[in-house]
Amino acid sequence: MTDLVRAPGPVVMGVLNVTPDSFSDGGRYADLEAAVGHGVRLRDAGAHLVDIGGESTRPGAERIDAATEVDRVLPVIRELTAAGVAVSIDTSRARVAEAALAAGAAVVNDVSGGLADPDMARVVRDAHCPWVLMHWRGHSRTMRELATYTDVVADVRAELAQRIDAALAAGVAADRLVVDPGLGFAKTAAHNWELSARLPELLDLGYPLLFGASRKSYLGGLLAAPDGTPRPTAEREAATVATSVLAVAAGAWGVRVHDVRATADALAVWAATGSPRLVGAHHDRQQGARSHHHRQEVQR
Ligand code: PMM
Repeated sequence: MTDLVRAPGPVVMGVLNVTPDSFSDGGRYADLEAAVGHGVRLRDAGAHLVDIGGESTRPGAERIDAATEVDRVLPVIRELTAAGVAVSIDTSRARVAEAALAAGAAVVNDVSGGLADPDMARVVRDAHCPWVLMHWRGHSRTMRELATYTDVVADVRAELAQRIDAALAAGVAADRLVVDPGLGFAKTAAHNWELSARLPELLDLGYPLLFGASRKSYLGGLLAAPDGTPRPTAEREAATVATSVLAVAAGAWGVRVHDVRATADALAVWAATGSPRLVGAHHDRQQGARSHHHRQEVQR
């Protein structure tokens, strides 16, 4: 799976939320067979990874306990990995990640970037698995109040750099790390657009970047009806596809989406037209920027 991190991309991560209250597919995949069937379909539609989450991270959501989270995700992970599907575990709890890795998950997708659980770095280091470090400032219940920035892109970049440094200091190898701006997490719609527009500044960290805009509410706001009613979740797909292509063209390594087929088709068009990345070659920049980041570290 480390090869996946080194891959030039684009990598498509399909979302499989096994929560009763997730805003996009909540409740529908509560049943194990339905969840597994959906995961297999995501893979067949072109997902390189199926991202399994047992805890809703929707703004305002209350937390569930770790045992409930494990109970929700583990059977799905076991069945999907047995079916040959590559799985990532979407959790910010070390205990859940450890159980998921033991059950066959290959990647840890941590929306807290290692901040929520001090033990996560050890689990990832010992498993030698890829670790997605998302930008995060606090749990869902409080995150709306945390959306204050001087310059959102500079602040997110600096806070991600801190998470990278903490991961490296804990002994996690640099080639296991992927960063993610965390769209919608302690961010207003304006913050999300600013981050999307200035992706190269985040790519300058020198790590592969995952972009997760799929069906998020800022797209619903953009496409709102004349009376201001946001576009419903299920009708944000064309906008999601557009964000995927634009992010990949700007240099993102991967995208996290609900409708894998739509995004995979669009990215196939992007690849077939021979479209160059809008900003440099991924790997050159990655190598150059990684040493740049380290130079900064030495000067600090
Ligand atoms: N968004 C959600 C959950 N997990 N993980 C990463 N790495 N990046 C994201 O943007 C992200 C995530 C929330 O969306 P969902 O409820 O539709 O899964």
